[in-house]
Amino acid sequence: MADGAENTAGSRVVLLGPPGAGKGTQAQVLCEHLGVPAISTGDMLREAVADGSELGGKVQGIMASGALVDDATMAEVVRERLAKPDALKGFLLDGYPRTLPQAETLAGILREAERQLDAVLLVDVPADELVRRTLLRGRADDQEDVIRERLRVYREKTEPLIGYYRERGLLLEIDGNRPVEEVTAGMLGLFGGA
Ligand code: B4P
Repeated sequence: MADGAENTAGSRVVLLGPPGAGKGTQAQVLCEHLGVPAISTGDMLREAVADGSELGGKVQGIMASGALVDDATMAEVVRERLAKPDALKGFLLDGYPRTLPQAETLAGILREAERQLDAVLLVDVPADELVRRTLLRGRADDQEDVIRERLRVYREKTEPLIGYYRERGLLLEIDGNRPVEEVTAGMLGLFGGA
């Protein structure tokens, strides 16, 4: 893993995987291990909806339907967040990028800052288990038809990122179809902290 001298290895990491794979669950532990903030675009958008901000008003219906918020809006959200002081030393991105244009946007933001990604962790889980977990979670967008739509969108728009990051030598794969602690241990092992 290559990076600037003042940064620890693995400090700019993306969590990739289908909805309900457990990205958010794992991010909470992994960010402490890496000493960087966990940045969840899903959480940021849900906060915007809860606050009744202009952004929240724009994205509420989109999220409820299982569709993706447009790339230009997400670029603004992420650019602003990554410019905050706590993200300068690194970050764990959970839920961004989700499309090839978003991956290019992230690469551009990092290039401007003379930084680069260290790793992309793919958390993989079979579709039936994803539906089971998300129904149990019971968030506003966790009805079965919406979950199926989010999975369809994932396959169409997000799965191409697997090849994109594999070609760039950044992809690390984790079997997410195991108890939470085992998935965590597998991830920490990749970063030398199991
Ligand atoms: P997100 O908030 O990113 O939601 P997610 O992918 O469904 O969840 P995650 O994989 O983090 O699963 P979790 O840990 O909660 O996105 C929501 C919406 O926001 C999107 O649909 C989209 O509209 C919008 N959005 C966000 N980012 C965007 C972007 N970049 N571009 C455009 N739109 C964007 O785990 C799920 C459940 O499983 C939990 O209940 C958990 O307890 C359980 N679980 C976790 N690990 C488990 C394990 N190992 N075993 C059993 N259960 C487990």
